[in-house]
Amino acid sequence: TEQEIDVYYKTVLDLVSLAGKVVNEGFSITKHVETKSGAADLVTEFDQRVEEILIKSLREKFPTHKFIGEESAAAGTKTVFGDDPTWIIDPIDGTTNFVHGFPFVAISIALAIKKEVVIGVIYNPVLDKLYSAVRGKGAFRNGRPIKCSGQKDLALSQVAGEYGSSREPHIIDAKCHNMRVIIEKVHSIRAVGSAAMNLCMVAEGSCDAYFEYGIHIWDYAAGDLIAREAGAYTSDPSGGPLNLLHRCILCTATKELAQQITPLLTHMKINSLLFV
Ligand code: LIP
Repeated sequence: TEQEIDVYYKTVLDLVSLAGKVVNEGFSITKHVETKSGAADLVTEFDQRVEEILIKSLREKFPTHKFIGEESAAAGTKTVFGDDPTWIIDPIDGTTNFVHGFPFVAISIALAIKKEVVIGVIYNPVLDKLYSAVRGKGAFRNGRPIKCSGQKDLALSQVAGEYGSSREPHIIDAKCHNMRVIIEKVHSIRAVGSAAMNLCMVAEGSCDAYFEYGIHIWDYAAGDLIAREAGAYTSDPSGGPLNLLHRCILCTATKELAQQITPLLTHMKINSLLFV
């Protein structure tokens, strides 16, 4: 019910500011860095600590809810995306930025009910920017409403895209090719290293579009809702409806922009880690 969603929303807003303090503590000190799927897929003790705090506190409050967390998945927890209320958590989106002291890091938390995201919260504690949305109620930055740019012309657009953490040559080739075909047609490309922040930038209008392949549900579940609530359009980069398990997204200020970007891209299909 709406009242329940309100309770969940208030709880997660309190919790994320607490978690932000832990991220900020770690931001400017030397961290212990380990690798996960490859040499450029990083994790620190702070990612794990923040995820533990978030899951523990939410589980205490809502014992029947389920969880999908980036670091729990990395540690081998079987992650199932089902109909039960499920919190989808990336404790630090932009871990590589976190390791290097580059300020685009964010805590990303979504709540899905019956596989539909109803709450999205993304907090960048370094820049103290809190983006949030509840389904049907608009998107906000630090409590004030935000709107996407409404841009329809690719030639006038600033586009965000990422190279990601895969170092497989054929993946790198496809991603560089995509950057090559887009740059020719736009004002600029930006790659700040966080899917969650990229989606918030389309939501607030500082970028007109964002696309990426290879990300996971925890990178884009919250940002997808925030962007759509700010008036943006999200889809599969190949043109179909967005799927949170397909590991890719195209988010644009308008449908017209998506229609100009989709035919330019080389589409990649990447296996899901998750069980539906
Ligand atoms: C990151 C994404 C980013 C992508 C990186 C990485 P993480 O998430 O947000 O868009 O390019 O490779 O997946 O691992 O920092 O949570």
